Formats: sequence, structure tokens, C-alpha cells
Amino acid sequence: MKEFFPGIGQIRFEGPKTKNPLAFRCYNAEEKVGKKTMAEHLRFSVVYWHTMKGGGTDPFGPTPVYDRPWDAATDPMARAEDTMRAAFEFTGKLGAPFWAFHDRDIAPEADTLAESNQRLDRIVALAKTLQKDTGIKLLWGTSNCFSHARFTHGAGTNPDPHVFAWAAAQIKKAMECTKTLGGMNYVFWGGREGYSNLLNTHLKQEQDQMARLLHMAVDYKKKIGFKGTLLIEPKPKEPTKHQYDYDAATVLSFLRAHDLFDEFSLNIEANHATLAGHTFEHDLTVAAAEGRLGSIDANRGDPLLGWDTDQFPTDLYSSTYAMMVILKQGGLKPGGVNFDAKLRRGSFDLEDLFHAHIGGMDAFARGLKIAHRIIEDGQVDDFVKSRYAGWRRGVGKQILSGKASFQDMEAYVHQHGEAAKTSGREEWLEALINSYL
Ligand code: XLS
Ligand code: NI
Ligand code: NI
Repeated sequence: MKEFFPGIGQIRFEGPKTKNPLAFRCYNAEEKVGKKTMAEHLRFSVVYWHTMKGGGTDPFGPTPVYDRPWDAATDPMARAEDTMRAAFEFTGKLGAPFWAFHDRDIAPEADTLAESNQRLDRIVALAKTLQKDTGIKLLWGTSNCFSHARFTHGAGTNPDPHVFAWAAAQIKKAMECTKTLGGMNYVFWGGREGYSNLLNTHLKQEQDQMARLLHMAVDYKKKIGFKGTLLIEPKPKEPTKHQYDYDAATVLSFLRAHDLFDEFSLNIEANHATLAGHTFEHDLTVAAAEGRLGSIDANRGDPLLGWDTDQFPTDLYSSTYAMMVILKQGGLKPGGVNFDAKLRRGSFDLEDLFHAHIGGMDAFARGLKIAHRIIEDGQVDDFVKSRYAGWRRGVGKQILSGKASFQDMEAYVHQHGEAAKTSGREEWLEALINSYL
């Protein structure tokens, strides 16, 4: 069989001292951290769209800069099959246990829905065989309802129900494909589900439409017996000026308002959280606080560039804070750490793909180990626990039980006078985190 990454073998753990750029320094799949192995904690996933289909293009250079050997065939379906084989070769050599795709990444769209679906069936059959041969599993599937011209004004939120029907039909098929491949989750990212100008937009109507689309998805999931988790991936903007699934808090309240709360979890992406003016750990914490953190898209933005740069995650603070939230909720399963990340335009070699994923996996493996130690040592948690101690006794307990009134509070203040000043100890805590790095 044709090899797409000749000269690159299985990537192995060689430890922190290795000089080999094609080896892991920290990620050691079988090594235990607490009760689980690193592989079980992290559940790494490779994305098809950036890793296999990315060309290094940008708005000033729409022609691809990357030459990929799997793009050589002239027939689009032969190219799609080569790409799928290359994806499994790459993911296998990297040692990542999962992958993720959009319908239109794996099979190019044809002139009619029927033909497009036939193309998908052909490629999904190949993917199923490759999954069986390699043991690599599908973390999630999704539908691209944002690239085609018909989706210019949105998919589920389009002013034209004809376009809504297209989105629903595409999602129906993508969910079937995900089920066929044993996918553990199905993701909704609302690419153009938002608006660019309120003057031409009926905001309430569009949000009601979106809720209908999600209800249809829930109904269809139940109808076909798809067992995966439905995930919504918040993002505040880009490509629209304002996206309706702005951030974790917005999506959670949308789900509640539309009677969808029990049916969905969230897929939190680092660069989307920062675009929303939050930190990654903020949105993870908001989702986890409601028991709704399902999976993560691991990447990072660039503070000097104001868009979704989707760079590979290499920041140890960020991976440590993220893993603290994830460990405290008992892991991500059936979700995982999905590298929704791309190479920079100038990183066009095939090796760059390995370097990038290895770097991201090592950053999360280190984050995992550091977070585990921070939690085991307990100093941070003890501090937080003691900070809120007043709520576990006396008047605090009474307030939380719902038994206290404004009059009781007034009487309490009359009796106890001024409250004591207590330091929040932020500088000590930040220095403490550094001592674990
Ligand atoms: C784009 C999103 C997208 C989703 C899947 O910004 O991150 O890649 O993860 O549609
Ligand atoms: Ni993104
Ligand atoms: Ni994403």
C-alpha cells in the first residue's frame, strides 16, 4: 500500500532528555496518572479539516501553499480515498486514538444531495475498514453547513426555510455516517448561525429556528438509536459578526429556554473562549459547573492577532488550568482532547504536522501531570474551601437553605457589626502554581 509519510515511523515516548523531534517527551500513553493512563485521560483526536485538508491559505493567499501527496490524484473521489488512507497512516503513526471530521472534508460535495450522499457512503465504508484495521476510533462527526454559497445567510438561522431544509438534510446524513462509524459524539458548531447586520435580521425568529433544528436533531438521534453525545461548540464571531452560540453561558441559557438542556453538552474550544473575551479555563469552568462539559477543541489564539488563529496548544499554564477543570469533573469521556488546530502558513513540510501534534500532546500530558499534582497536594483546594467556610455553618448555611430573609440579614448586621477583611491571596496562589511547573 502507498505510504504518504515515508521515512517517519511510529512516534514513541523517549522522555524529557531526548533530542529527537519526532518523539514524545512527556506523553507516555500507558503511564498512569492517578487511576487512569495518560491515553485514557487525554483521548487525543486528530481533525480532518486542518490536518488533512488545510492548505496554509489566508485571505491574502487563497492558493494552497502545502503540497500534500494525498492531493495528487486528479479524480476527486480518488483524492478523497487517498486522503482518508493518509489520515489513518498519520493518526496511527502519531498514536492518537481518535479522529474527527465534517461531512464535506471527507467527501467533496456533488451537484445533488443524492450524489453527495453516495460519495459519503463510499468514503465512510473505507473509513470503517481503516478504523477496523488500525483500532482508531471516531471522536465526533459534524456537518459543514457554512462553506457552501447557499449558507451565506446562515443554515438553521437562514431567512429562507429552503436553506434550513438543506441544513437539516445534511445533518441527518452526517449523523447517520457518524453512527455508522461508531462516533462517540456529534458536534454542532454554528458557523454562520448569527448575523452581520441587525437592520436585516429578525433575531428572535432566527433563534427560534435554531431551536427547531436542534429539536429535530434530538428526535432523529433517538429515532436511529445514535448513542453518542450531542455537543454544541460555542464561538462568539467569525465568520459572522455575532454568532448566537456566543460562549458557554449563552449556550446553556439558550438550551434551557428552548427545552433542550438535558440533550446537549458543550465542546469548548480555547480560541473561541478567548475570542469571547474569556480565558479557556473560564468557559471550561462555566460548562463544568453545570455538568455540561463534554469535550474540548484544543488550540490557542495569538494575543496580537484578533481572530481564530487555531494554533497548536503549547502554553503550559493553559493546559494545566484546563486539565484541573477536567480532572475535577472526572474526565471527558466520551469526549476527548481534539486538536482543532492548524499549522502556520510557513510550516508546509509533512514533518511539521508531526511536530505540531507531538507538541500539543506533550503540552497536555504535562498539563495533566501538573494538574494532578496540584489537586493531590490540595493546597489550592484547601484555600478555596476555607475561603467559603462561612457558608457551611451559621448564618451562611441558613441563607443557602432558603430560610433567611432580608429582615434576618438586617438583624444579623445590627448584632455583628462590620465584616472582617480577608485577603484573596492571588499573588501567593499564582506563585504556588509556578512551583508545580
Ligand atoms: C471553527 C470551529 C470548527 C468546529 C467544527 O472555528 O472550531 O472547526 O470545531 O465545525
Ligand atoms: Ni475554531
Ligand atoms: Ni472547533
